[in-house]
Amino acid sequence: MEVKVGNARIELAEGDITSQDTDAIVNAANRSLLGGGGVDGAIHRAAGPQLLTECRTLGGCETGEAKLTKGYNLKAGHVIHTVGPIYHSAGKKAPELLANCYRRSLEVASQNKLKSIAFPSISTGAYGYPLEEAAPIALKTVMDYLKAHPDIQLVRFVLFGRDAYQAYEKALRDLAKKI
Ligand code: AR6
Repeated sequence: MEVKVGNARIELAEGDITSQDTDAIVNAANRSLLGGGGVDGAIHRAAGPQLLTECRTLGGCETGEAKLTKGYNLKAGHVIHTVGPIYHSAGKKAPELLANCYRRSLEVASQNKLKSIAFPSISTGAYGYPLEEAAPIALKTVMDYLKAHPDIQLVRFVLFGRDAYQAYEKALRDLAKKI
């Protein structure tokens, strides 16, 4: 599924984020930025050990913040590492922290003249954020950013599995009606 927002596009795809050829892919990391399981593990495996070497120089990352590295062996030239909220620990702050991840990642992309970005579904794996709650927050935050920042041309959500794809598809249909 695809939706136009001004001159930009939001695309939904089912698949593996490590094979994307966008200018940057976003990593759902933890605050250490030293690797982990899920999408983080997959990105480090595909990028190669130099990614961890660069991550060690970054001094970690706060929840809702984002930091840039190179992509090394990935097709994407860069990785934007962000740290989503842990759903059950974040409590009432969870939606705002999740929105911050998407907005800060896009700001980092803009600052570095990156025009196409692929996101995974941040926090909806090990961090336990329900897909149905996370999807509208992710999409609305990206849509609002694209309306205000025409420098970004493409945001692709790369969803792992049918359930994730369908949750995002439903949320995007609901939002697109309101454009
Ligand atoms: N491509 C796209 N999406 C993926 C991939 C992939 N290759 N692999 C998994 N997903 P998670 P979180 C989906 O757990 O919830 C790590 O250990 C997955 O199905 O990767 O933000 C970090 O180091 C789910 O929908 O990230 C942190 O400690 C989504 O990506 C912690 O997990 C996010 O799941 C972060 O937890």
